[in-house]
Amino acid sequence: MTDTPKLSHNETIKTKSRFLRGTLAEGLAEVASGAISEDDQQLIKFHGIYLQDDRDLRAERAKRKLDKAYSFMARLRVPGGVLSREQYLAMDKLSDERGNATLRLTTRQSIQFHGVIKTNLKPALRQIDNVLLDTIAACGDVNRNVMCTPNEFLSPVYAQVEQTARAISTHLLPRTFAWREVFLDGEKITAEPESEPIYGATYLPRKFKIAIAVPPQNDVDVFAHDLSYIAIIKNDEVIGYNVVAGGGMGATHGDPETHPRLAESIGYCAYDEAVAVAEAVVTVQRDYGNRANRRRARLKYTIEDRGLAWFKEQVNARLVTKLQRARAAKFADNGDRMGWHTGADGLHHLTLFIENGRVADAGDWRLKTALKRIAEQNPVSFIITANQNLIIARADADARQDIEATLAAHGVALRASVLREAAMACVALPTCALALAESERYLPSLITKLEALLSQHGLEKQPVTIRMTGCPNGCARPYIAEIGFVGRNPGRYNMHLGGAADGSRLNRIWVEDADEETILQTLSPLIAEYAKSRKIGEGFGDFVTRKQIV
Ligand code: SRM
Ligand code: SF4
Repeated sequence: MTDTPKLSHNETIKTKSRFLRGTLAEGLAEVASGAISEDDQQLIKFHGIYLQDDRDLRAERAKRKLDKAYSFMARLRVPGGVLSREQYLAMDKLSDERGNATLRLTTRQSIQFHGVIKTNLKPALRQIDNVLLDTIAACGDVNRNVMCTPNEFLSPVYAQVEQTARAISTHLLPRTFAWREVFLDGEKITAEPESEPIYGATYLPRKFKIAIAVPPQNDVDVFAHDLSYIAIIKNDEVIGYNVVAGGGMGATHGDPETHPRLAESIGYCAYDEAVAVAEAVVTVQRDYGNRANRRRARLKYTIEDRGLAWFKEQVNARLVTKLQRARAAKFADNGDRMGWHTGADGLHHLTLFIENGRVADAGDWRLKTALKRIAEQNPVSFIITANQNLIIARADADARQDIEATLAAHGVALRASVLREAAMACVALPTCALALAESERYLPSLITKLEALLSQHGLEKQPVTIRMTGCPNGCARPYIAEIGFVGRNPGRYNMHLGGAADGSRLNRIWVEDADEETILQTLSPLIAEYAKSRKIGEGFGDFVTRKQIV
């Protein structure tokens, strides 16, 4: 008898997959069903794709004894969120031709296409490949899209950070040729047996996420990821990074073994060492992460179970240059710099508010068409932020004028209220299989009510970070918001209070399973007290924490 725990089924799927191929080619060729096999549904995630169904239609279709309305969601890999205008236009076209005619900017600086039916999947990926983009490793048990404080065009410091994000993303890409072979009908590479020098044949125990921030902005929420870098700048140059590890948001209602966790400092590395540090951290997790229980398989639990000192020792043992003592660094907030900004070279950059990241047209509000026109008419670049907004970058004076006129002509406002601009919701219904409650479709109306509540107390200019998710997985990073709503049941949320405005503190549950009336009734006296007795400059999250309300 051995007491080695049984590996999870996903480990068997990976082992047997022949470097992420499984029976994907056969499953996608099968036209009788819009779905693929259950094991392939796990494998296809490594290629940035999920099988979903329209949950709005489930009950009706079940009544009529019809199969679910299946389609795929495809997610791009875009380190740092940067797209050329040609790439943006191609993605816009793709969403019309192969998806549900919307682009969904994500909390990891990427784009998701929803509603891609099976016969459209391979053509969609070919269109993505044609503009030198891909969906490789956008999901699955590998390193995901690497985020960084956006806008490499703003100054050399931001460009340096973007370079690190790209270098880490490339270094940690799976080496298998499966993506090209399965989706682009690429030729089988038979000359050499494939290998995964970093991951090995069974990849990581679970997803892995990396982010890089340029203080004082913590706009990528560095404490929420498996591994993050905080830029240390001297004489306008990034000389190195403070490194933090072991963060993560995901939890499961009623399972005390799971919980959100903030990343902790493990030291400092020189600028050129960042990629080596990423490989060292990833391989420690590869070797020691929990492969039996997927709910405890993230790096945060490996560190929690074995201790931070052990973890640092393991990482250092894999590095030629050991991590040094962390340097001083301070964050101000975790929001985006909204509106127009001018770079060192005199070019203008607009951070445009995109409510919950959904780029669409609806009635007189034609955001999607406006962005398309802007891309067609001006030599600009597009950068997705980790707060689901979009930077239209590198505009000269003429382009700036044209951008403003085009947005106005399509009914799109440049700015929203401070409350709305700082809010985020995950996708949730109708596409997310795990949603317990609405999020993207509900938060805008709740924000309108909260705006009214704050202005009753003269607080309409006070930014408060509000984040909502349709389940406890935490895709909009709600556990570090000043007010977080986590879906529990249809129309009901756990309300969390007390996150810090710079994303450096977890909030706590204040009310469980609350409907809208309870949310507003509970918040009303707290907001009134905040208006009356806050200190100068004190955020709402800091206030409820100082007053020991949470
Ligand atoms: Fe997420 C799963 C959407 C960022 C934690 N996430 C999902 C799935 C794929 C549902 C599923 O597994 O079937 C959602 C697809 C919904 C849909 O219909 O589009 C989904 N996650 C998203 C996005 C689109 C939310 C958004 O509104 O932008 C974000 C895509 C990011 C990207 O471009 O890569 C997204 N997800 C996050 C984040 C935030 C982040 O990474 O900064 C988190 C919390 C951080 C973390 O990972 O700890 C997050 N998603 C999860 C989890 C919980 C993981 C855990 O450790 O427990 C799941 C469920 C899972 O993995 O089992 C999940
Ligand atoms: Fe879906 Fe939950 Fe993520 Fe929202 S938080 S997108 S409901 S998995």
